[in-house]
Amino acid sequence: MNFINVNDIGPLDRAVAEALEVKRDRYAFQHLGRNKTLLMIFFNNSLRTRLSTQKAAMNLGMNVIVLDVNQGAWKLETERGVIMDGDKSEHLLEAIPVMASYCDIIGVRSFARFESKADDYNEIILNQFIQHSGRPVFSMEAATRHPLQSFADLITIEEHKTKARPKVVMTWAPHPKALPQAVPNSFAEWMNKTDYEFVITHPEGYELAPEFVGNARVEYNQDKALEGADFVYAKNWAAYADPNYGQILSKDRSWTVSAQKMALTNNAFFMHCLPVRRGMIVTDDVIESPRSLVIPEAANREISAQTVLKRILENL
Ligand code: AN0
Ligand code: CP
Repeated sequence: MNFINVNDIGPLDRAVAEALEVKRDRYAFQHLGRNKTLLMIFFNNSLRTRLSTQKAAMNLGMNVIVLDVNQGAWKLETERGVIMDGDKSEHLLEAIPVMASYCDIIGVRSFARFESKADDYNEIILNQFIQHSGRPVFSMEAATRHPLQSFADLITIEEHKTKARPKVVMTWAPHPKALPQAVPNSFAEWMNKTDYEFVITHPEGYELAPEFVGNARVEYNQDKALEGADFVYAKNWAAYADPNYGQILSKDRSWTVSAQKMALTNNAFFMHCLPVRRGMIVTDDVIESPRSLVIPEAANREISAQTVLKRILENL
């Protein structure tokens, strides 16, 4: 069993029920991980994913090894067929089976590089791990999705919703650097599998890939989108559509989620996956308000990771 997208976890109501069972007693499944080793491989930085996934594995009785590819490992070539006369000392095609030989399960973090849309959207790094490791592989945020984040987001909404069908609004917000679409793609993919009312709002030019937008309502007027929202999910992303793939088209701070914006909602909860830039994505008063869920949302990363690892261990 791999865990790459929402379809890998089966029906969401059952997945959430299992997550809440894990949360009630996170040490109840320690036998599952005995003498099993998790290898977490990071091509990019992380705070939450690293700590929460390691904690989740420890709760299950696993051993954990972490490798930061860019700190201390050999520089890896990822493209096949090149003459390796540059600064890359080792090819991914050797590195993957070697790394796999030391573990039972592999987690991979590998962001979009914004060098080639086709390479990013074909998940060339993650797919090489799936093809060549012979181990179950799970995504710790790949080029196009961040399913452990979306699962934690769903658990958090389920814990806080006060009506069966809440209105969830995902809003683009400004950021000084070009960020991948993985978090918004994935959040949309998961929200589209629920029966919530789901709205996406962003400036023109920031349209996400249609396969992720799915049945969501896209509203270009942020104020209109926020009307009556029960949950506001903020995130920056760079443009997806050609010819601007990976570019910043706007830094318009009128899109920053402020108290004035939140006043348009149905006393909505504020959510963000973190790390977040205050004053750009969200104002201090909103992120510090009692309606801000960013800390419980991050805490649920341990629960989503543990639920996924539990499923993988049960299928080993
Ligand atoms: C990353 C992103 O936007 O995909 C990771 C978020 C979990 N964020 C940054 O690089 C700031
Ligand atoms: N939300 C999230 O994945 O955070 P990190 O990048 O710190 O792991």
